[in-house]
Amino acid sequence: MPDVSNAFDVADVAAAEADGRARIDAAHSVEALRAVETEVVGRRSRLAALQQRLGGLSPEERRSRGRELNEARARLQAALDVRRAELEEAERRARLESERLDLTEVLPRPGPGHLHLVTQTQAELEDVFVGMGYAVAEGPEAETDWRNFEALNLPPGHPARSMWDTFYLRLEPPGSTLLRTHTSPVQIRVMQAQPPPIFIVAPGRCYRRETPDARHLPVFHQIEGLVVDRGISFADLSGTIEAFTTAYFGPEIHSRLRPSFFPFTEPSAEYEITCTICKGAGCRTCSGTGWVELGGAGMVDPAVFAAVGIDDEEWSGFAFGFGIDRCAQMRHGIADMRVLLENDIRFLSQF
Ligand code: FA5
Repeated sequence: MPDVSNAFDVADVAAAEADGRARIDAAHSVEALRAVETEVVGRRSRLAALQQRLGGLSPEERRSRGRELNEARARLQAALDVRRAELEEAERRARLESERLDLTEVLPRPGPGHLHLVTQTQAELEDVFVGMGYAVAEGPEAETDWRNFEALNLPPGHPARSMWDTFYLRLEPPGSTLLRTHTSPVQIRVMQAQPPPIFIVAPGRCYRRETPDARHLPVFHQIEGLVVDRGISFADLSGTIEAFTTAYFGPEIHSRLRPSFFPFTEPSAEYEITCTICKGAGCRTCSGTGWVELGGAGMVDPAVFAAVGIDDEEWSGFAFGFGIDRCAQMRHGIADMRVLLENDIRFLSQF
């Protein structure tokens, strides 16, 4: 006997379907729709409850109600799929909108950069010497021990090597390749590559195991000068340095050559100018002396000519090596050289 209390008709199916549609339409996110799906077509849905009551119907009614339930479930499932697609699209659009870059927004541009003070100084020094008839030569920063020391009359174990202690590269044989301590090895390269007469300057970076202080950096720059010709004398060296000082620092800056020693020049001199920070009175920058050493110079030692096969009976020459950072420091009154490496825009933008 069919259970009459459990009977239901097509209106009940339609009401369950209408309720499901209302819930689907009310869902406003993919997340909410997921919950609605369980309520509308899941095991605890109104359709599922009606399904369970099919057993109480007559076989004829069971067939038609069963078909109506299946059709209602299929329509609700289709409605869920359509709604999910709509909501996913809306959420994707909202996400894109929130992540969109406004390419029309006007932001302040970073100011145009300029060359670092040391690079500017190098170019100015080159210009001074090119104006005096010199050519510009170059050499590598990783140099052989032979060119950095030996060919410059500094054989292994020479005590002056310790002044120029540097960083060695792990290349065979050990100790054969180093970061050059001065630009003087470019003298050797040039003399190996061309016969005299030679008039060159060679600017570049140098390295030393040095603790940074007001006048020293472990990485700094030098400009080397080399002249080899017939009849070159110390007077030519002295006159060249004088002409350079006036051209670069102006006539009010005084310079002096002090006797010194370099294994690759004989005689040798140290080139100093009045300290521009204290105007000669003595300060921390010049260690209280009133003078700042800009470089070394001297007449090319016959041992150097011998190393590169130049006949010192026929040719003579002079060489010098100035610190570019030191020149910039003195020209612009920079009390402590370390600011050149700190990259503080407030300092750099002044030049
Ligand atoms: C030399 O390097 C010699 N090669 C110079 C030379 C060349 C002499 C040719 C004779 C003939 P010295 O170590 O004194 O010499 O260095 C020369 C200049 O380089 C110094 O006067 C200074 O201006 C600069 N300099 C040297 N070491 C440093 C450093 N650690 N930081 C900044 N500048 C330096």
